[in-house]
Amino acid sequence: MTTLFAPTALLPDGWADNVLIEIDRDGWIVGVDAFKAAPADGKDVETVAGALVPGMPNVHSHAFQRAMAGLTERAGGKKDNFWSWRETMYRFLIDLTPEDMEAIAAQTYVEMLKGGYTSVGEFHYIHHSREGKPYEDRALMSRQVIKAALEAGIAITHMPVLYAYSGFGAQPPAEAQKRFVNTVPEMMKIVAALEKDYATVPQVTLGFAHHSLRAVSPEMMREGTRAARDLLPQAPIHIHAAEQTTEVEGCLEWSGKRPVEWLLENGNVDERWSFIHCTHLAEAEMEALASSGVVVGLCPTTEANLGDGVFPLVPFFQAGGSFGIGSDSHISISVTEELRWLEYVQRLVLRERTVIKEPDNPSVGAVLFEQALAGGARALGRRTGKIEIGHRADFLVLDQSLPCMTGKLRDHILDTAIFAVNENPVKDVMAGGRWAIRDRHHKREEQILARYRETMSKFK
Ligand code: NGQ
Ligand code: ZN
Repeated sequence: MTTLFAPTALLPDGWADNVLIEIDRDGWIVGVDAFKAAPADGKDVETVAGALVPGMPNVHSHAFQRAMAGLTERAGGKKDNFWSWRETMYRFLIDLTPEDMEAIAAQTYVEMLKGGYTSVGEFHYIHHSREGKPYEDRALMSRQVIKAALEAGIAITHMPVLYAYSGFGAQPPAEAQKRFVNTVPEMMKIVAALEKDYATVPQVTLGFAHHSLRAVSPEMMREGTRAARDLLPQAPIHIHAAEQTTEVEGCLEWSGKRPVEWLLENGNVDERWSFIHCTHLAEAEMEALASSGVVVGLCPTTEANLGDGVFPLVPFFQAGGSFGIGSDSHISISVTEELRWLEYVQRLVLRERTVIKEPDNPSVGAVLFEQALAGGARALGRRTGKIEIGHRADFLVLDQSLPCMTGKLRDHILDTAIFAVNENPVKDVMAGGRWAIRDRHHKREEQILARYRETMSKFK
């Protein structure tokens, strides 16, 4: 049992002072008591050195893509866009071995913890060898990613991705996609093997994903969802949707419907589903999405980096929609940067200020943070995002000693951390009851970085 004492903490109904939190050996919160007198600093109680807030779920990650960050910002002769970036990404993954996958993912997850995320939704689609053959253990690549998460100490919702086609109407997969391809029964072998090994590990949750409406047929999607539901009744199911106008056009041509519209009508979706991006929505589609219970996974830094477009967050949120945040391609990895972009892009488009808000909470930072916690926890199918009994002990300690944090209390702490702090405001990170980051340092970061450097030397 661990007991923490937080001089100030963000509880479900707001900020509270002098909070005692008890955590059991498996990483669950078993006691929360506010307004306790500060205990004598005995060995059994640890006082946290800053403002305690819930750790953020990262709803959408392709961990391996972190190794490409910074290599795709060079302008060539021809126009560069999402699709040309994707070709570079496909070239990059040709030589990726299972060892590389683990080394890169571990480094990504250490950076992710430092950036304020305590859980990650890994949308995992590189299943096979460079020849496109399944490994002897079909689930090998998945295991490498899960091992990396456990080594770093981040909780993972691992979602093996179903992928079969290169475009609408079941077009055969391209050569560059051969490492991704499975039938539903092949896919379920991976999910079942992982379920067998990780069902009782509290830091691991299993989910399932369809890559996109481009990559699975309607029949395959129905079959995959049914099989996943048989094995994992409550598991999250994710899918990419409507990130690019080309996808919307292709979908309209193929079905007469837009991707999100098609999914809401035919996907048999519910509140355990997340749609990632949904950048391009018609108004009625946006309203239907907001009332569907589906969580939208928004990845503002990647969406900006790839030139996707702008999600209509203000009307979506006003219509009651739920969202989580993800760092996706990991062009950068930071909760505060992701949330800052989320609000700023809307301000730039609307030419207004303070646009994401609630009638009873004028703090933009607090509303963004709490909405992303709630949507994120649901998207990952994990009991996290709240400092409350029965939830994971996933916390961030925000550094109140930074100059810019001077005199900032309660919601101003989040407003300042998100919009004003230059340096990383996340000082300590607890994930599943264990300190993963202390004073901005991860206890295995030197080893993980050394292995990452060795891996990267071959990608020169
Ligand atoms: C992915 N990434 O699966 O890694 C995608 C690109 C695609 C993002 N959408 C590939 N950011 O959508 O076909
Ligand atoms: Zn993605």
